[in-house]
Amino acid sequence: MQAFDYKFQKFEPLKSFKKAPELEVYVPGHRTCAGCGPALNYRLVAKAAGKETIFIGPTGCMYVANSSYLCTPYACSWIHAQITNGGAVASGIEAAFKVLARKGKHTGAFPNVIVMAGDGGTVDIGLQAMSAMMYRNHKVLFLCYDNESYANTGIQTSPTTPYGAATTFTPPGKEIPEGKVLFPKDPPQLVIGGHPAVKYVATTTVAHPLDLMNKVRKALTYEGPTFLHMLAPCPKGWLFDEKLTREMARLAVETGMWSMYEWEDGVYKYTNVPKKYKPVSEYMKHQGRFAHLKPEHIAKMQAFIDERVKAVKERVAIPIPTPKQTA
Ligand SMILES: Cc1ncc(C[n+]2csc(CCOP(=O)(O)OP(=O)(O)O)c2C)c(N)n1
Ligand code: SF4
Ligand SMILES: [Mg+2]
Repeated sequence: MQAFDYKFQKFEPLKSFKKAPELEVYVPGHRTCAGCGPALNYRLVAKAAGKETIFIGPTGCMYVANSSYLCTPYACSWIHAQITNGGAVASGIEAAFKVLARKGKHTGAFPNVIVMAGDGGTVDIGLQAMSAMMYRNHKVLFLCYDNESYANTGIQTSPTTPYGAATTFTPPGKEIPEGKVLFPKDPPQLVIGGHPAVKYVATTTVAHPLDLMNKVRKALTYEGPTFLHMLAPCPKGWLFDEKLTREMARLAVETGMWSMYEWEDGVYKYTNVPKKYKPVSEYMKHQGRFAHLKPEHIAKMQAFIDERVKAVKERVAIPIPTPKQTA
């Protein structure tokens, strides 16, 4: 039987940043903080995907700070989902468009369906709906903009908050001097490890705009579920100078705090691997959330990162849980 032609959109990789589409789909008119990494992330993703896109926005900064009454920055279709159910809302939209297309009631290009979820809306409160969407093989790009906290409700710890970070729920004190004691979950590995329908997973940051846009475009060409994990520094939560947003993301890669890779049909391809990694302290020293840490805590973080870097250098899967994790 011949497969039905849903008229999925096709995307070529961009050869240079100059070749990026001029059209802005995430436009000015929002209330995010100055230097907001997730807002920059949204702008780049929307630019890469274009106007024929439906964004699903689970509750978080990118919903609340972006949408005030009668004013949003989205110049395309956008729907708010509960923080718990981005994957479910996206599944329904994708399935409905498929039915409409098969009945001849939607004859145009198939819209890109993209969930733009925070770390909480991805690997914590939103995990079950995302996982179910991926399991059922919906053609949806699920994207985690990772600002490493529940930022919108006051910078509370999330499963991707790094070890040692101070948040409103992990304040450093006499009993627990390092603040957060747990090491983070690994979102891409969670997706890769448990979802046979997923064929493409990648990581990137807002400091690598061409890489970011090309990974979005590649993910959108797949006919099933895909996942992107994007580092989006948050000056308010991480307590750094707002003009350093991209610098923070760049330093994350240069110190090994963040790894850039693609996982395509079971094969890892690492990119932007530094010839010589900088110490993690180079990254941490700019951020007030780590200001209370003592040398032994920074050494513990360095040991954690050394394990990850070893895997990157050997071009194998990043180990979870890392053997050094004791918390
Ligand atoms: C079921 C439920 N629990 C809690 C909340 C409160 N809440 C709104 S936004 C938010 C933080 C979301 O964090 P994240 O997904 O990481 O996005 P960010 O705010 O960091 O952009 C929380 C806890 C909610 N809206 N719904
Ligand atoms: S708290 Fe962080 S993520 Fe939220 S709007 Fe401000 S900078 Fe952006
Ligand atoms: Mg968050």
